[in-house]
Amino acid sequence: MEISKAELASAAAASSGAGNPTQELMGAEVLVKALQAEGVQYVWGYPGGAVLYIYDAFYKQDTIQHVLVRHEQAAVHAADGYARATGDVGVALVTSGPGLTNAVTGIATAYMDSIPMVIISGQVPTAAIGLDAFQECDTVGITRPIVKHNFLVKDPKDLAMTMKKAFHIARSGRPGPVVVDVPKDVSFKKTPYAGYPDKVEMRSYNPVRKGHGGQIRKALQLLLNAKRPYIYTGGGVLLGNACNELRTLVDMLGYPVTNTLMGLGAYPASDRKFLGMLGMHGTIEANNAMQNCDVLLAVGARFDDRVIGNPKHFAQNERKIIHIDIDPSSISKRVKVDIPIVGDVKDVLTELISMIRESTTKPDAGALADWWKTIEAWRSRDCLKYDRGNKDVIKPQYVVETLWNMTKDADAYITSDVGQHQMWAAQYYRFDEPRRWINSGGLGTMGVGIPYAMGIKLAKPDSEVFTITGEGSVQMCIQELSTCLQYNTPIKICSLNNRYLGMVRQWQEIEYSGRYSHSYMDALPNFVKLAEAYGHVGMLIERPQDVEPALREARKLKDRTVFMDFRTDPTENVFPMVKAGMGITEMLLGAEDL
Ligand SMILES: Cc1cc2nc3c(=O)[nH]c(=O)nc-3n(C[C@H](O)[C@H](O)[C@H](O)COP(=O)(O)OP(=O)(O)OC[C@H]3O[C@@H](n4cnc5c(N)ncnc54)[C@H](O)[C@@H]3O)c2cc1C
Ligand SMILES: Cc1ncc(C[n+]2csc(CCOP(=O)(O)OP(=O)(O)O)c2C)c(N)n1
Ligand SMILES: [Mg+2]
Repeated sequence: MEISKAELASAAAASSGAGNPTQELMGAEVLVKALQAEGVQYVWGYPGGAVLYIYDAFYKQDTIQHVLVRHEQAAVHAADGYARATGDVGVALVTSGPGLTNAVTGIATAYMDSIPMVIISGQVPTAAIGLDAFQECDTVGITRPIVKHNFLVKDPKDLAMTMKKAFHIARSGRPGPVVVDVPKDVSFKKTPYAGYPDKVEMRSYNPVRKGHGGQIRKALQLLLNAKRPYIYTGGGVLLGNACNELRTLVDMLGYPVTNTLMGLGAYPASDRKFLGMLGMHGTIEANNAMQNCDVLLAVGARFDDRVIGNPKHFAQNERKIIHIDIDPSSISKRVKVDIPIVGDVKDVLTELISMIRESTTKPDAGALADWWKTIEAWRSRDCLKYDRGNKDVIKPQYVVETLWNMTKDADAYITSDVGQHQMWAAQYYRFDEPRRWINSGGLGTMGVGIPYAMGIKLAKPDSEVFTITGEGSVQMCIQELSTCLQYNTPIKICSLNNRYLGMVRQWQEIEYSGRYSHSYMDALPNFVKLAEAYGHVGMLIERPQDVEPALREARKLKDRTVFMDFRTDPTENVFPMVKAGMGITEMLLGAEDL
């Protein structure tokens, strides 16, 4: 269903109650009006008894498209993928009890990566709460540790303001998922409705946007006097839409820059100043620069354990750390910082840039040239080299690299699942633009790949959307192939099928002396036939020379979902790798280091 801008504007005006005297509406109708007023275009969901009034209200409107998924986990992932690609709040709707418990993994996934979402859940009628009613669960209790906030709405008159607050909380400050739990009687009862609130005020919630001027000035002095500066950026730059500011800053200073897994695309990967991803599977140059810099500017990144490795090893080298983050609780959580700047990355970088412009101090060109020389020596070790020319077996890196070569100038989005394939996607697909790389970093949730892709494809029908997955992960939400057909969201699935839970096998090989306990994927389905059974195209690719033609053919099938089953080298491991408990510069670079 195409929704025109005019229709949306008129729906928003009608929902805001402009020119409308107070009317009596059912709670479910207020809820739908709230979504319309928030400009929501898509809701992913699955019905059940507790939400039937809400589904009835959806039936009576035509500006919001509801997408019926096949499992509630996928509803949340699809809305989450949509939010990651567009920057808008993603919305999912689930019923009480098992609907909500199925959604929990999706909610936790969004929470760990700070994704703005509103999840509406049905609840048993208020009078039945606490009585072990049919399909009752304590939604507020279950979701409390995995949401930015949650609400149980007890009276329909509170619905409009609760929705306003939910959207505000989800998208402001450090974004995150908000659950609104709506008992069945609240969606059924009528309430006076005078329009959707224009403003929201919460005494206890006022996220800071502007950074402290004095702190930014101190940061400026440190940065301009640095001998070995380094800029470490993360998902916060994407969430705060500050990629242009980051580019300006790096261009002005000429300093080396790295991204976390969640920050890829925040700075163009093809620029020489980019050292690649850092961390457990980061490049030598990115990790060595992190360890050896004298001034570190951390921007919207949270010093994850996969990034700093063993904290004792990280602390061995002295460096001054400046940390820009909107969430004060992120600061000095894992690593003590010298200059904290609490604020929105866009505001803070804008101020920092204007201070640099006005400053008479300039970066120390001589020291910087020496630092770049050291970095280039690290880079020359070419730690991402692999057996490119192998004619016998498909190297997984080759599939990703070929896809990147073919689509680097196209309007393409890449989602991934979790495992070795995810790391190869991060290492070998060079993201130059923000919000093109969509994956689960914090929770590391297998199964996100297909739902993420279908959420994005709905919002971006003219873009190409690829999922890089593994034969293990893809089976965790494979049922969504059915949703892809129903809603005509043709995606291209590149399954790097190594017949192993590869990342688990890799750890067992390296850390557990090769005792491969339950990491081999036997009795796999015939993925080609499976794709066909779902009404899609399936392809089996077994030889390296068939990789490029297969991708080319799949891309030509613009209107079809294509499942490419690439049989890849089952023994391949992800390198570089920092083993558990090691420092970030103590990397394994290949099989010879094992
Ligand atoms: C198999 C596997 C392997 C992995 N290996 C690696 C690896 O090698 N390297 C790696 O980097 N990661 C790796 N990860 C991912 C890792 O677990 C973390 O998810 C990731 O490092 C966190 O990235 P981040 O620091 O950018 O934080 P994010 O989770 O993106 O957090 C963003 C930060 O920015 C802040 N923020 C949000 N909005 C704003 C704003 N507007 N202004 C200012 N600040 C804001 C937030 O408060 C938060 O502190 C791996 C994950 C998996 C599943
Ligand atoms: C839901 C879930 N369960 C278990 C894990 C642990 N885990 C991480 S990677 C991985 C193997 C993934 O296998 P596959 O999808 O085939 O990818 P590969 O590593 O082989 O590329 C597992 C089991 C997880 N991340 N998520
Ligand atoms: Mg696998």
